[in-house]
Amino acid sequence: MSYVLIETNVDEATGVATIVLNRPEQRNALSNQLMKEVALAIDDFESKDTIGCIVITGKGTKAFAGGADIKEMAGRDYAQNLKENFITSHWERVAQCRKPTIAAVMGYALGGGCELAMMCDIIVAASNAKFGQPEINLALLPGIGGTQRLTRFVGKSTAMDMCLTGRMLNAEEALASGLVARVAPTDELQDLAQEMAKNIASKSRMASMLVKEAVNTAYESTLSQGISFERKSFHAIFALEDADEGMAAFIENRPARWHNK
Ligand code: CO8
Repeated sequence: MSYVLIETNVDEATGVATIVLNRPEQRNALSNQLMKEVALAIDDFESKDTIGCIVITGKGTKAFAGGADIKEMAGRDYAQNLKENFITSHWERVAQCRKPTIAAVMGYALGGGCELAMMCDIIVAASNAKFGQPEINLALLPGIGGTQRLTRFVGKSTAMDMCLTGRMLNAEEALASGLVARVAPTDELQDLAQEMAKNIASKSRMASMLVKEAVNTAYESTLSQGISFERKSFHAIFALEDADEGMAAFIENRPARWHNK
């Protein structure tokens, strides 16, 4: 598939697919077209058995994404938003992806950029990363989950601080608050993200999908509902050949051979 505003790469050997937001001169601002291309790439990667993990990153070191494209949004009105149901599903396609996703954030992840990163399963950050929801400075508010996902990650007080003042978190603050999983020097971030993705892609694909769904259920349910969901998934996973293979491989002290294809 050919794209204009993103680059994609598939490493068949490792099972890792990468999406690069490619508007560096506009700080990878998220236009509608760019997000459509991201959604198409996710559709494509999700349908390919050879792919086990997807990395999303930005071109260049200055920004993962500076937010939704303000120049494109300016001038919209309420009636138009209502009529077109503005922010349609391709903007949230990443959150619906059933395969594991990693956001590798260098530089700014602001507004929709921070929200896109939070739609991924894991965020890894370069030491120059800055996370923020500065929509308040435009007299807007986050529109693709920022007030909800950020609050679940960092708690109410920090989320309010970020959303009401526009303050950005640096990489270390983001790590301490639980927003990101790991931080690396800027020139080592892509290698770290690829290494993590390769590791994830090397596991049983079906087990990864079930784990992802179970962890995400923690955000959508009460504790008892979540535990019940986990219990049912745990019972069901014994129906997969991979579970038999994983346990047999451990007992026989040999590498496991997954039925990933
Ligand atoms: N939209 C459009 N253009 C942008 C954006 C953006 N979000 N961010 C940067 N650019 C452009 C600049 O206009 C500039 O373009 P040009 O060279 O043509 O003048 C170019 O990128 C470089 O920008 P800077 O010179 O400002 O670069 P710096 O490295 O000095 O600063 C920043 C980078 C900090 C990212 C700065 O550009 C900035 O503050 N950008 C805006 C951040 C922001 O307010 N983001 C929130 C946007 S609103 C949003 O995301 C709502 C999400 C809800 C979902 C919406 C669904 C449609």
